Amino acid sequence: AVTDADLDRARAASAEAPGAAVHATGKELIADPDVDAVVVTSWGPTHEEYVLAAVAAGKQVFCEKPLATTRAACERIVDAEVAAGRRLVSVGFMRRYDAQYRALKAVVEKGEIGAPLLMHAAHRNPSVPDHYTSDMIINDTVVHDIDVARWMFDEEIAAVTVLKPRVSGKAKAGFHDPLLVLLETESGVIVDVEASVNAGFAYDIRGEVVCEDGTAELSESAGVLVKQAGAVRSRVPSDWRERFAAAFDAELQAWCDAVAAGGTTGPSSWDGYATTVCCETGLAALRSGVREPVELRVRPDLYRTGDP
Ligand code: ISE
Repeated sequence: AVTDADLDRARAASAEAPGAAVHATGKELIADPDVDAVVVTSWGPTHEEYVLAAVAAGKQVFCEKPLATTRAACERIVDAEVAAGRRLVSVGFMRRYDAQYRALKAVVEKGEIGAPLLMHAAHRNPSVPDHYTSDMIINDTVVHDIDVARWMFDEEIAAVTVLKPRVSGKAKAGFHDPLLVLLETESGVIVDVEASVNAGFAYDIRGEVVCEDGTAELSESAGVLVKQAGAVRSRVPSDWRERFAAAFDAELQAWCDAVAAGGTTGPSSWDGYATTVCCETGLAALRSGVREPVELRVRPDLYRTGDP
């Protein structure tokens, strides 16, 4: 079954899945007894309503990031899931399913290169759509790096500082672009994220973890490296679809498999909540110019273990 704010698009999508019902609203779709589980990919401010409706109906729900756009909305989802007494919500932080990020985490976790000290990350977008606002550099772009940092080191972010380098001549009016976002984990690992959203040249995603006995980094090229006439060339992806298409597929397939088997998998409501709180803290740090502590509520027992 499918629905969309624009019903013509919903009808077009259902044509690709013959037999799929088209519903007038998300709530109607969630209530449909033929619907076993729900995927929410509407825009952020509508997520809370649909996720809460799915939880109330006792249906598994996969929600694109962010889980919800405010701390309070995420708390309402966490509370509803805790009251339901089982994990029903999975949040779409797809970088956790990217082969390169997984390989990087595996090296760090094995401890072969010692304890982690720092991570250097870059998140460079060639451009962003017209509806993209300046807060979205943190809420919509750095949000991925925040999730990666929490997942990579398996601990919460304790504080956020945002530095503002010289503004790029390519930046949209009113944007601090690029930004340098410093995340401090509870144990003191520092993650620096260079974020730019009008870099022009390509979609360039970088990550290097510095440990006591060595470093590990995402490979510069997923494709072939050509050496010719004294120079090296390879491809840099043109956008996030090219860079992460396989991760999106792997993420959704893993969720479908887990749901078909009667459970769920992937980032939880707690991950969605903690990341939204870090984004709010990041925006506060952007405005204040100083280090801002991240204040999280007590983690409910439902989220004490990792992947269910
Ligand atoms: C964008 O806003 C997204 O949500 C994409 O998932 C991400 O890859 C991109 O870099 C962000 O800016």
